[in-house]
Amino acid sequence: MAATEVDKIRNVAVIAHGGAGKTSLVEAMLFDSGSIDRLGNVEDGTTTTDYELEDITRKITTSSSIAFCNWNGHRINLIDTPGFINFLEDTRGCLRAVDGAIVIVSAISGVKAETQKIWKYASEFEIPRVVFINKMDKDTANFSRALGEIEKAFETEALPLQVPIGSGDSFTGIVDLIKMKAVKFNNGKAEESDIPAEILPEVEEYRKNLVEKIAESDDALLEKYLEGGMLSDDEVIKGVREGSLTKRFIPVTCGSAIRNIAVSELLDTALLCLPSPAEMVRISPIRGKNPKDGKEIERKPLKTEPLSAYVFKTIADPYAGRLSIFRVYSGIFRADSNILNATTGAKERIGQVFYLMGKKQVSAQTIGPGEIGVVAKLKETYTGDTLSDESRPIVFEKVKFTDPIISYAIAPKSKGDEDKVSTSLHRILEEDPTLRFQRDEETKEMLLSGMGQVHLEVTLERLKRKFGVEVVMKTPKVPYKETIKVLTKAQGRYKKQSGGRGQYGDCYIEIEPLPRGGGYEFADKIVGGAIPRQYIPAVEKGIIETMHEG
Ligand SMILES: Nc1nc2c(ncn2[C@@H]2O[C@H](COP(=O)(O)OP(=O)(O)O)[C@@H](O)[C@H]2O)c(=O)[nH]1
Ligand SMILES: [Mg+2]
Repeated sequence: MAATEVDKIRNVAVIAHGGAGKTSLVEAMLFDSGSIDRLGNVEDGTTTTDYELEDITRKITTSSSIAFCNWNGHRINLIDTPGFINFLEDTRGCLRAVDGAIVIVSAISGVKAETQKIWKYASEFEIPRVVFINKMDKDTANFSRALGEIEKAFETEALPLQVPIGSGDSFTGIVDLIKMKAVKFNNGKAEESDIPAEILPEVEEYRKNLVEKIAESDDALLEKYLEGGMLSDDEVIKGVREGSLTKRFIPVTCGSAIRNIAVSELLDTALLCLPSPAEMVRISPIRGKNPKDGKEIERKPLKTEPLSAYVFKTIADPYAGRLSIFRVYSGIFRADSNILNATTGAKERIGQVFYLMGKKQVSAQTIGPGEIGVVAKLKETYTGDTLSDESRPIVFEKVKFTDPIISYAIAPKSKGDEDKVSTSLHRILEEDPTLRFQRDEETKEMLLSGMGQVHLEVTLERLKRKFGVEVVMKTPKVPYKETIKVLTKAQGRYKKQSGGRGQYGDCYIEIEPLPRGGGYEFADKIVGGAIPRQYIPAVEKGIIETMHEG
């Protein structure tokens, strides 16, 4: 498959708390655009993006996955991300590589804490966003309540581009406030119709609000509007686009992922309100450092520029080896080429390159600027590394992932499998930067640390499925140690007089606690050289040794 021109690309992450409908929405978008010919669902475990067994059995996305669709002459790359608290760092890593996001807010449960957290990650990378109020088909769905919650939680003005027609069982479609047309859905098929009379006053109110908001952004438009003139469709469309890209407001749409209502319209909105990689550089330029001299370099998203690509995700595949998923920022990533890992300095040989459609790999010859691709079997390349042209290296800043917050002791189910556990786990660690694995020196246990219990359980299931190693998890032993709580003084005296020259030592130490977590400090309070200097390091050494034993 051939590369897409950079101004025809949208890289979009779908983000929200777990259960909001991300995976279902991505599935419906892939279906509507003809990327897949059967509409799968989360309940049956048949979606394109929840393809890993751990996702299917739990019915939650535990690891992000990528697919693409062609829509209206554009290529939309979609990243379905996890929303469950244990897996949010993966979502953050993906946000580094996209130019826009669809934020799902449930019409039932509104904006949850996880969504607020993910919203902040998106702000960290300055990504323009569109909100989709999902589950309008549910009984207690409430569009205006969700709108209120969006404004409160995201501290941004929410600007509806659509109004729902009905809710719950009677949710049949939407009114498009830009075209001022109703679209009704019958078994997933869309039909344009007149705006139902009973909601016309409400629709006109929303339309007025939309036009005012657009007029306010531009003096000439405002003058025209205040003098009673109407804004043309083109002016409204341009205004919505500009306001979204500059984050003056957040465009809001609505629908039902599961009933495939207003999903195609959301694809249109994504094209309208989210930037192409070419436009994203206005918001966030492509900047990195020359690894040779540390000087800042800027690249443009053009084919003629030297290659630069950022590896934002790694998948450990027991058969294909390590898969590195990358976003090209400039130049062309070619199959059968030699490139440089500018972060580590390692030279890498590129074999075949692919696009991803869930678990399926679609062969590509070249991956152009702004595109997302995958390559297998790189030797020394991991998540966060920059791949670049050998002679014109550039290094992009890495996403720094949060440290783990919970540890469990693990042991192989069959005795003697320790080495196998360790080597397989190291491969899993390559795909998950929020895991740590170490051996505790004192308790001799293997410790696995991660972002929560579910995260560690999923990791061990994955270890079993991919590498056939079975491991049990238990609470780690806690080596109890003593610490000092109050100021204490001690004296130690040493005398040796039998034979030879006599030895004599007399040492006073005062110990007092530092604030919790304050570690260790040594203060030498000997004044005026009363004790020869060379004896003092030995005292400190003794203290440190004793401290480790508790
Ligand atoms: N009624 C209704 N249920 C939905 C809708 N979208 C998703 N769901 C259900 O909500 C649950 C979570 O959906 P999923 O796509 O896995 O959410 P994710 O965790 O955000 O990826 C599943 O049981 C879906 O069938 C919707 O529009 N309406
Ligand atoms: Mg999901």
